[in-house]
Amino acid sequence: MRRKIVAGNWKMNLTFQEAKELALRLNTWVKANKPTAEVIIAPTHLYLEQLNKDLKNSHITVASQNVSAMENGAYTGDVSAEQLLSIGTKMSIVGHSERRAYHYEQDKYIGKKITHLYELGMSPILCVGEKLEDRDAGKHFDVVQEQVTVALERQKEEDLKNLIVAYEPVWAIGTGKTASPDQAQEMHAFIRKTIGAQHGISIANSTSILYGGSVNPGNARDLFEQYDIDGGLVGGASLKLEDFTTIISANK
Ligand code: G2H
Repeated sequence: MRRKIVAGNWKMNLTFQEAKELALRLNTWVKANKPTAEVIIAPTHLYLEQLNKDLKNSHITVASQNVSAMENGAYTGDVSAEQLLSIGTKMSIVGHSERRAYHYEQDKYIGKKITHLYELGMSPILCVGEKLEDRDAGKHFDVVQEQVTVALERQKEEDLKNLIVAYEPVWAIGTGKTASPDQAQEMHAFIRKTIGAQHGISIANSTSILYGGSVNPGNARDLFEQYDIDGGLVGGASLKLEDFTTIISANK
């Protein structure tokens, strides 16, 4: 079964007070409206412990935006999967294009992060997506295929049930440009096919593939109506309660 999901990636935004307030207001809305889609929020590491407590018995999952590829040790500034789990965090985004661009993260390294998460019974949201120059050169399928297969090649099949992948074309992130529903559907179907070829049809059919890149209340419904789009990974629009809840409601 493919889960319908809307995840908010808060990136490096919001003060602690603002984050707490947004999380609590979102929780009130989720309780009252019981959306079809699962709701995930990913605040900065600093706020995870408090938000895990505040949302403990809620229907909102609190995820990390990143996790170290290393186990505990001398890795200044890193946060390990074990540390995340010790404060109740069970999910992490990995391979976001901003990590790839500003911290030079590569597919094998991202795969290591996924392995550490699975070893502890946690789960990843694997982000993939091509740059504008890749698309202009007609290489977008090759680039995304490589990102998916390398990150997943060392994972055990039993761990990959209920995998979440986010397709985020880099040219659509924070730019206001969104992939058209057809462009997104085409790539989502390709990602599902790629996972099927590598890990089998049953894993491909239980993978939730989210679209990310300037999702907003105006374009969410058309995207979510596409057959292979199971939801969204939302950045800017997840910081405003009304916009985010409109997007969640659009994923039926
Ligand atoms: C893509 C997305 C969330 P935004 O990075 O991961 O951000 O919706 O602001 O483009």
